[in-house]
Amino acid sequence: MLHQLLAITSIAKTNYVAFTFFVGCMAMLAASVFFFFEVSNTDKKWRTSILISGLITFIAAVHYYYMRDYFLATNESPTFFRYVDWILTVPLMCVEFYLITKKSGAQIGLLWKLVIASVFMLVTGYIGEAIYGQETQSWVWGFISSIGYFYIVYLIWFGEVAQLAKAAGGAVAKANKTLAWFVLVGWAIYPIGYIAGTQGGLFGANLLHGLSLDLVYNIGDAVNKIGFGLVIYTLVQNEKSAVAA
Ligand SMILES: *C/C=C(C)/C=C/C=C(C)/C=C/C1=C(C)CCCC1(C)C
Repeated sequence: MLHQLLAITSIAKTNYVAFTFFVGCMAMLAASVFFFFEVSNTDKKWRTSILISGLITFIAAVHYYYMRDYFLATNESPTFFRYVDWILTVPLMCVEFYLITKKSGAQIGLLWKLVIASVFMLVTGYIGEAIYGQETQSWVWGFISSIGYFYIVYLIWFGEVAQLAKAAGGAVAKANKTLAWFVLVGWAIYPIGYIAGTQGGLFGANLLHGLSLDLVYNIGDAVNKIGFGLVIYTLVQNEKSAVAA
């Protein structure tokens, strides 16, 4: 009881990292309620996309609930829960890319390329953080992980996803452009957290160590998970008005 009270007081007064876990949890939950309710307002062919936006934020909300507790109790990064969350939610973001380009001919093979690249990126990142986090060679795993990341960037900016979205034109092309920026700039927030939170950081350099890895990841998640869902939501609204006009 007393422990809980102290923990809550510390969130409110001084522990800004814990605060971002708390706010992150609420924001993900609110976004999920919004997306879930919007499913029934959505044209049939876009329902799955909106539902997946809600699943992404809902899975994150549940993980944030546990991560916040873990962080308060131990004052350590909830690395395991963080990566379980990502390994579920990032492939779902890949499904979003597949769904918006499916109408202009995306094949299931494209979905596999995106999913495999993202799992590769996350598993190697997890090894770097959980096993080699306190050692100089953690940069090697960050580097290997980045190969998966840049392959995804390539597919979305120049590769199959870009071409299919361009062929679809209209609201889909526009949405893909915005999502591509999320992946290039929004997802680049994560390596910053990795550099801040591991010993090897960037090519073995000791950089950004005053910065909290969790703070960076929490900001990245809010921007990317909620923002990504809102881009899909906007796409559906634009399609609706294009049909009405
Ligand atoms: C909702 C969660 C998302 C969108 C998570 C994305 C995570 C990344 C793009 C992580 C990337 C990493 C690198 C590119 C190198 C260092 C290790 C990682 C895993 C932090």
